Amino acid sequence: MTVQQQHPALAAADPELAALVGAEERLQAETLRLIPSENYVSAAVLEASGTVLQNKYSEGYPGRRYYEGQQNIDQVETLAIERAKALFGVDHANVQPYSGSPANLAVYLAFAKPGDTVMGMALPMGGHLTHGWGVSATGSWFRGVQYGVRQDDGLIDFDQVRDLALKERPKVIFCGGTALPRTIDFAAFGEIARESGAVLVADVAHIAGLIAGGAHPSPVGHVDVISTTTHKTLRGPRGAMLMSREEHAKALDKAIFPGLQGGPHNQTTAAIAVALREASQPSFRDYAHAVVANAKALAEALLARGFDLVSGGTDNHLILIDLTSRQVPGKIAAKALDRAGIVVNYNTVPYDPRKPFDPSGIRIGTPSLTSRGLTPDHMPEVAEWIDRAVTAAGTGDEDTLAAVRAEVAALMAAYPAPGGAGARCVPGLTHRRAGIGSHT
Ligand code: DSN
Repeated sequence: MTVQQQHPALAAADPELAALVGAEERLQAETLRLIPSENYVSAAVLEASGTVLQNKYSEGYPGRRYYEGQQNIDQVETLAIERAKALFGVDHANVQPYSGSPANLAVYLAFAKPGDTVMGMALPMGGHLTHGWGVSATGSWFRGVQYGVRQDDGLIDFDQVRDLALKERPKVIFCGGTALPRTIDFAAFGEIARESGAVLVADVAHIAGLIAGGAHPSPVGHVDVISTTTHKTLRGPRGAMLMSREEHAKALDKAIFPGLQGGPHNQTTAAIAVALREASQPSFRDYAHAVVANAKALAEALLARGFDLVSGGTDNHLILIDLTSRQVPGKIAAKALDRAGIVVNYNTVPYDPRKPFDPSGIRIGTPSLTSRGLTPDHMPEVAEWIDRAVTAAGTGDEDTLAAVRAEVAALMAAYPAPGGAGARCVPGLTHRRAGIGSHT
């Protein structure tokens, strides 16, 4: 399907922009997308996020709005809220945060005052900017103290976390992050937070889909607040949610609106509702477990090729490769892989001697390739491509990068991208092509 057929009004009104959309769709179709925070949404999620719901203002919450005409919007938001509560087993859900960073900022607004001490994992260790890191508002408006992982095994040092929490008495502790290849021990964090009197927040943005699908333990019962984006393993639109027990509901709702945001993005709320419905289907459980099986198979294949993996492997969707021993910096490797049709991001590794903009590692993951239907049997070939491209990055061998790109494109052509033109069935996704029907 051409972009003219798929988006006729856009193609007629703004051919230049439509051409870019078409080019992006081709790029996403032809490449092997390994950025662990990205995915492919279903055609149903795409359609919901492009509806007339975006024309409507609705400050407030269902039944308590500051604008009239909410007959449908209230029901849309209520659907999303109820689906989130049922899927994650929580008392309360707020589906209005514009994305993960505002969601986390709202948590600080709810539970801390400027200048208070807050605690999270250091960004270069695998945390997130909004977990109190210095260059973020959360690290300049609050006093951020940071824990890390052990140098020898790349795992969280709970003795350090506990000592730091008891010494610093933070108001808020964040667990979770953006480059953590191992299961998060929410119970251990819960004990430390209770002992130190802190509000514990699990930022499960990366693993929300794995939790929903039963492929990672749930933080429910161990933490006070759950913060998540909706567009990573959860495979929804770009958005976020905050979830909690009833006792924190009011504080979180007040912090999102009127504390931090104005009108919610109703078209996104609708698409979140659709994604949550998809994630509640049995096929999504298959998807979540397949993401982990693929990541484990890929990690094994990379180890067999001599790659150093932070923590020695993975329990989830994410692999952090330390390229120090390959003598190829992460940025050079990431750019070469991009030329080879394999999309990753360069990333710091714990105790990285290099700078964040030119670090030692690359971060990869399996949510997207699993959405396209790739299986553990494909992972040795994926590892081989990564190996060849990283080696070629070191020697400037552009012919090898071009050869890998052609091989990648050939495989990807057999596993069309969900949601877009030429999509076909893979577990847990609805598709656009006529006659195939819905898998959800
Ligand atoms: N940008 C996200 C990620 O890639 O992990 C975190 O915000």
